[in-house]
Amino acid sequence: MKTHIKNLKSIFLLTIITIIATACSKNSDPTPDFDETNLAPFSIEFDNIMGDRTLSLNNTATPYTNAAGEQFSVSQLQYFISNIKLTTATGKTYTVKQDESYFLIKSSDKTTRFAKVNVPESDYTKLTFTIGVDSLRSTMDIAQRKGVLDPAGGMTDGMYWGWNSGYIFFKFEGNSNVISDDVNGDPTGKKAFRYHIGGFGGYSSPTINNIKTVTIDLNKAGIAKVRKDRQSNVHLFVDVMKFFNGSNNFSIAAHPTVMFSQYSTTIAKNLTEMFKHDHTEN
Ligand SMILES: [Cu+2]
Repeated sequence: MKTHIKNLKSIFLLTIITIIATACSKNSDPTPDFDETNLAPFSIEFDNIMGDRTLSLNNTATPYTNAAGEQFSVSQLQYFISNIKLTTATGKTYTVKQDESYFLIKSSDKTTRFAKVNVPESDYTKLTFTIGVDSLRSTMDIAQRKGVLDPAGGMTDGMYWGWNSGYIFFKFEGNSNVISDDVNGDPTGKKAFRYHIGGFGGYSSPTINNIKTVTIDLNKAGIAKVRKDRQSNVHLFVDVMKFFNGSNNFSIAAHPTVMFSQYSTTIAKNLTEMFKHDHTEN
């Protein structure tokens, strides 16, 4: 009889524990902040500029001038944008489905200037994105890296170093006469600068980490009112001159080639300063 009561006791206790556990698991799975069945189009426009001028390629006749007084032209500019998030005025953040959140912006192809995603209908006051490709995706199985991330697909346009070093986040090349002849040994005789900025940190042997996150307050230049029957577009000016003239300013003559090296971390800080919100189309 005594054992029977003991059993009843333990059954009762077990029931209580189960109820508590169920309640806890319900609490850790809160009501979703957004209605994901009601997605609407949203885009970010990456409008590349160079100081107060539009960015044009191979402008050797009308070169740009940086803060160091060096004249230069641009032959190539491309960069990865990923992991887009939008936040409402009440602080609710929607993270775009990761598989649909990688974009390669190429100055040689105007159609690539839009990062087009789908997000729940709402008014958003804050935009967040990553310059480059996160470490998780960089080390994922190749089958999980499709489209612009597929190293074998020919779509990365020379933006991939190999799995140990990952993707080139920001590639910027051009020509300047301030470069001494012997630096790059360009066979065409042009004096070229080459900046290939990347580095996701790595795991087995941690390397440089140049992953940068940009957060933009949309309140000043226009919040994004995302609705199904509209195309809300956050129009950013991307001032590439900040690459040279940002808070860690440097001269082409001093650093004509920067790739996977410690100095790239100095330049990477400038990348976050390039993105300015100009206006929003709703
Ligand atoms: Cu616009």
